[in-house]
Amino acid sequence: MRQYLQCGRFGFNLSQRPLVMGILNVTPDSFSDGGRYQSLAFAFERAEQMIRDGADIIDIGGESTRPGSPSVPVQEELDRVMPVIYALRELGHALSIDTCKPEVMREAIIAGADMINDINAFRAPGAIEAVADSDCGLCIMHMQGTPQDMQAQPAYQDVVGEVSAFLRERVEALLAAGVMRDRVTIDPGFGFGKSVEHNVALLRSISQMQRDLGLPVLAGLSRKSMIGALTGRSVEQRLAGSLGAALAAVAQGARIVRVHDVAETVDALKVWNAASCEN
Ligand code: 9MG
Repeated sequence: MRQYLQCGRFGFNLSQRPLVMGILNVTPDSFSDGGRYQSLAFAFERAEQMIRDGADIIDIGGESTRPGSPSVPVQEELDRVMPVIYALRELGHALSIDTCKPEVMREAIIAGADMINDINAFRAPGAIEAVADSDCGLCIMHMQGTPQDMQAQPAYQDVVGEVSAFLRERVEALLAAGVMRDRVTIDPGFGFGKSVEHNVALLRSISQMQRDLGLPVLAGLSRKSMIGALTGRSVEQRLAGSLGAALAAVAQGARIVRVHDVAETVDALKVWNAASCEN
């Protein structure tokens, strides 16, 4: 499996320890921050804190991806994320932009984004072209349906096989456009058109998926409804469950975990890493 990730200005060695991607939502209706970090000053402070806490990558999102969330117009998303990219790019840390929109991808890359995280797997017309000629990292995520309808009735014959086949097809589409393999990560898309059983099956299959596709897996489980279903906890009370999920993902071989609680995740991973590696 590829152990290096080219990510714009940065090159990450994935063989030593899992990377932590900190979530920076800049939406008024963000997943669990309630829009508190909407203002630039808050976003900046939050990003600085995540960096101090040990985040390797900051993932900036200007459109909520919660089930049922409406899509926002391009200009609105640009207005939310671009000032944050400009403010954060000098911090010397890798910046990922969570977007499905080719226009936002292009502007973000020009402004210095190091990675594009697309929950729509670069399926929008023009998305592949927007990223192909850059050197930014790319996260290809699986989603059944759209954020508006994905949790209505998720259905699969063979969730692991279907998600893997989808990711393989999207990887090939990017490679065919000239993208180098060392820029690509794959993500089963926990919670994106999946029941709890689907999510658990995918969590258990990370190592197989990584082996079959030969690409690093990024796992986003933090505070998701699956954690709520397994623990009976509200979104504010899912820290312990989220840490358990992050450790389960890296024990399966995930190379990047996308999380809200960076300090706690970094500590948990330090202990896990000490116990599982000889370095
Ligand atoms: C934006 N976003 C929300 N959840 C996510 C997940 O699980 N993976 C990725 N790549 N992005 C996500």
